Amino acid sequence: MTTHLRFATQQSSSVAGEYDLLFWILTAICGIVVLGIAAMIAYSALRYRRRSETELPEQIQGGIKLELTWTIVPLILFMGMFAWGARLYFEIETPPANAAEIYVVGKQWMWKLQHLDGAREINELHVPVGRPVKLIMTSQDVIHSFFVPSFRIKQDVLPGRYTTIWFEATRAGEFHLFCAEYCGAKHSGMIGWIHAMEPRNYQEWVERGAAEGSMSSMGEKMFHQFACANCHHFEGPATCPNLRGLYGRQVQLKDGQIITADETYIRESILDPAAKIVAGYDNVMPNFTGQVSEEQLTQLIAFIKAISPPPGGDQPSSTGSRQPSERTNGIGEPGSSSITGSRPGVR
Ligand code: HEC
Ligand SMILES: [Cu+2]
Repeated sequence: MTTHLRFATQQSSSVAGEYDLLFWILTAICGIVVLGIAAMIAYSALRYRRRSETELPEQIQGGIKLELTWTIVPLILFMGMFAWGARLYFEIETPPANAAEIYVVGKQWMWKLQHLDGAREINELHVPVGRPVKLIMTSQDVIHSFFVPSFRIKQDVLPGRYTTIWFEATRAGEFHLFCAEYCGAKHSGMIGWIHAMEPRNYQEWVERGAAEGSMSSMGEKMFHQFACANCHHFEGPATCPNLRGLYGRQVQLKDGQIITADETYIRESILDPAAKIVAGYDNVMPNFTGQVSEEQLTQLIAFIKAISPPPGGDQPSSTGSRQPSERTNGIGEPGSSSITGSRPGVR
């Protein structure tokens, strides 16, 4: 670490530099405004103070130029700050289309992370440098918050729905992961490490793992185990919706509403099928609450996504194809690059 005084951890993600720049410019502008106002108060108190018992106060009226100046200048400044902040916010909230997906389940008091190829980790996450990673997160119990200061990302992790956040590590290293939402007695122990690795080292890390099956192949197993396949089969007309191509599609509901089939919708369709009935079908799907764990849900969702065409219908960009996590997620994929608990910290 450098010797100069640091107010924040070293910038280690693609957005960190601009994030810090905005933060310091905001702080500087607000500081200048505070000092300016304080100086004007002090000056006016001295300049316009009452000098004797009999002195009448000096009357000052009008000053349209001054008033316009102190209205328009701050307006431009603060609208500029708003526009910049909004732009950066949208950038941080919108994962690039070629991001590698990782599912995160928070619970008292640990982080469970699963790669699409099936590799599972607890309180540790290995990612390659220079590749965007999208986290799809949910909680098994209370509200948690996924916070990596070096990456300048923080996102609440909520029970009952999926939230996402993304980052791209810009240098190799170990970066602290915190839970940033008080979640009970051992909240302070809900910490971990992000291991950002050079792509070659990451590739080695991936290959060291033993096969367990990709998330989608595990989801496919669940799909048969929970007898979903009895109703949702993939050939011909059926009394149940065909789930192929469901993810990302607009779904017409019985009550006339149209919604987009995202992770949260699919999750709800499994846990509470009666909440939203697909138009043209009956409410006959059994309720799987209490039978399917959060992790099995993420696997089922990964399976349903894998049998969907990728968003936009195109293949992931070729720029990432040398990266190990740029793997196809098709059904029946051998899952040869999966990882099991043979290594410390990986389960
Ligand atoms: C008894 C037959 C049956 C079983 C078993 C069943 N479903 Fe369904 N499912 C349906 C029907 C009928 C619908 C459409 C009505 C509705 O929305 O509830 C549906 C709807 C859905 C939807 C929303 C589809 C859309 O087009 O929007 C999803 C997702 C889904 N099921 C997943 C599953 C999964 C995963 C399982 C296994 C854990 C499962 N289903 C088990 C009958 C079934
Ligand atoms: Cu927590």
